[in-house]
Amino acid sequence: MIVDVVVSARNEAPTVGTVVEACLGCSYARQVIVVDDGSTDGTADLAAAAGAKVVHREPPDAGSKAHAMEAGVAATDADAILFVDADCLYLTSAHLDEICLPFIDRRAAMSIGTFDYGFWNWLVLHSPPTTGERIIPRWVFEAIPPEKLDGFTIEYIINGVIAEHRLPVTARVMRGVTHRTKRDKFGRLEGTIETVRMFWDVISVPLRGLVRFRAYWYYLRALTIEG
Ligand SMILES: Nc1nc2c(ncn2[C@@H]2O[C@H](COP(=O)(O)OP(=O)(O)OP(=O)(O)O)[C@@H](O)[C@H]2O)c(=O)[nH]1
Ligand SMILES: [Mg+2]
Repeated sequence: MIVDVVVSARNEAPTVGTVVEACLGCSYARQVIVVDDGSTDGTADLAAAAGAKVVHREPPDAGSKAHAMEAGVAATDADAILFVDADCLYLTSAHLDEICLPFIDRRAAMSIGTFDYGFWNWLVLHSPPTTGERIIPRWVFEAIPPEKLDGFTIEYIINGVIAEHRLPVTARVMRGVTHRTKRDKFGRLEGTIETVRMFWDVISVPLRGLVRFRAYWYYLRALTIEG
């Protein structure tokens, strides 16, 4: 089974290099593909310098995480894709190995890692996962209809495909891992506005009929928490 890593990145210069290094060190990864959307801070060069293959998307196509992921999947023939966000902090190859193992052992069709929220981890592990760190078979991504490929709701759409097929999922906390939040990136005001906008997009997924409410029940029944 060939696994490639796809990292969507837009203006993630402070973190993209160390994230690519962690991905390259993952025991199960063949190559690391960074999909850059016209970053203006050198993200693409830093990713390439760290050893990633870089896929460039330029305006008018640029500007959607979902479409960046699609471009990354299109750039590889791998059987499975490990998606990783470029803004992770303290992410190591060991974290990624732990995510991949249940998938490689065929105990899970989707295996995810969540950020370490300390006391709140139990809640996060039982919530519909929004995390970008996940391994899935290629066909799951390709099963998503084009009209559902949209920005930050993509993680929920993937959850929906997995749940509707009643596929087994494993979830674990990536101990010590966090990320640069939108407030770190854009400042307090713009960051808060962007965060509220993103949460609304995500929360409205079932309301807009993109994923059925009952998919969450299927998801919980198929979920095993590890670690
Ligand atoms: N190529 C590309 N990557 C993107 C785009 N939007 C977001 N990303 C990347 O997708 C990953 C996750 O995006 P974030 O903006 O951090 O979203 P998030 O982590 O869900 O939200 P926060 O909690 O606010 O950080 C990061 O690596 C981003 O750089 C885009 O339009 N194009
Ligand atoms: Mg982030």
